[in-house]
Amino acid sequence: MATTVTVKKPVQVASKATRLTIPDDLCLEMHRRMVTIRRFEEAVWEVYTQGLMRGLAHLYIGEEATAVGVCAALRTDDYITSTHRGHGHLIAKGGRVDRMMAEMLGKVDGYNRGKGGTMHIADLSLGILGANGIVGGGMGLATGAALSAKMRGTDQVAVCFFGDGAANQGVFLEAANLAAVWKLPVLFVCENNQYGEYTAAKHVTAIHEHIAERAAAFDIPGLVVDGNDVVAVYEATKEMVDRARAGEGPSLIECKTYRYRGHHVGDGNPEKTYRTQEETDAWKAKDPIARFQRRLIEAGLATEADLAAWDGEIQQQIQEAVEFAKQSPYPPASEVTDHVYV
Ligand SMILES: Cc1ncc(C[n+]2csc(CCOP(=O)(O)OP(=O)(O)O)c2C)c(N)n1
Ligand SMILES: [Mg+2]
Repeated sequence: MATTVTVKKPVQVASKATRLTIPDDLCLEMHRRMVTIRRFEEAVWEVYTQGLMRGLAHLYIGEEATAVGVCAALRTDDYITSTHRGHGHLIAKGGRVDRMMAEMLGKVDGYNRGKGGTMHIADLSLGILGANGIVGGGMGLATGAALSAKMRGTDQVAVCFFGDGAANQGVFLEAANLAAVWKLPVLFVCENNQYGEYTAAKHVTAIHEHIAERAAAFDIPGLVVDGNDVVAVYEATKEMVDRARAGEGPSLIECKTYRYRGHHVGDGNPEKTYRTQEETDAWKAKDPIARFQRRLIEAGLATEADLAAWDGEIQQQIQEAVEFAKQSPYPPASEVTDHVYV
């Protein structure tokens, strides 16, 4: 007679307290990084629409709390793998906005000497193993980095950022399975922004209410987090990082979030095509930056005037990054076959 298997439900995580229980300087740094991501992405839109940038860019606006909450729980020598929507991850892990912007414009001072563009930025000194144009491409890389940390006997961890769409790539099964069997220090962080390109997850994903339910198949912890609450993301990640460092193996954290802009800069008006204005407005009402700013004010860590001043400083820094990028030269034609596979 057949038996029915009971599937373990993922744990739903909320921020533990309405009071901010994490150190003040960490709160302010998380805020600074979230605002930096938003202003950087707005500047990418500007340079793109001015015709200064070739190709496309996938903007992270609306999802800032996920990258920042996760990376705030990591050390510099921990690893991350990123995605095609990677600018937020890079800034959250400490990437330099001037070199990133130069890379967007294809200039020689960019992270890849202008040859990689938006989807291939890496900085090994910060543990950033690379953005990735291949959906799901980071899963094997992060798992391999975690295996390397374990074999070298360090306590480094690796985080794999991936989307709800990437969760349906076959490599997820392979990577999560081996990570679980070998108890590797890797965190699979699913950024569930509800869409893969122009298709809602519910149309293409069998169990779509919580992708974290898949953790049960590997007997690893599965957590569902409000990805627009930077404190909740930080707390959930910290717990899973501590566990991974202690040799207890991988986990799957699903952050529920939303991208405000289209799939990429060429997808200008999603509300007229594949999603509704009501849905977008409902997510904007849960804006990760505005929410955290209210908490900073309530906690006495910032005033409205402070927030405005910090925003001005960040906008200035981003403008300087754009100027740096514009003034940087293109790589010389003589190195067209250097640093690339030919
Ligand atoms: C292997 C592979 N298949 C398809 C694509 C085309 N593609 C680029 S982004 C994307 C959607 C990814 O959705 P998701 O993983 O949810 O990430 P999001 O864009 O929502 O951040 C697709 C299908 C690709 N780049 N790589
Ligand atoms: Mg998605």
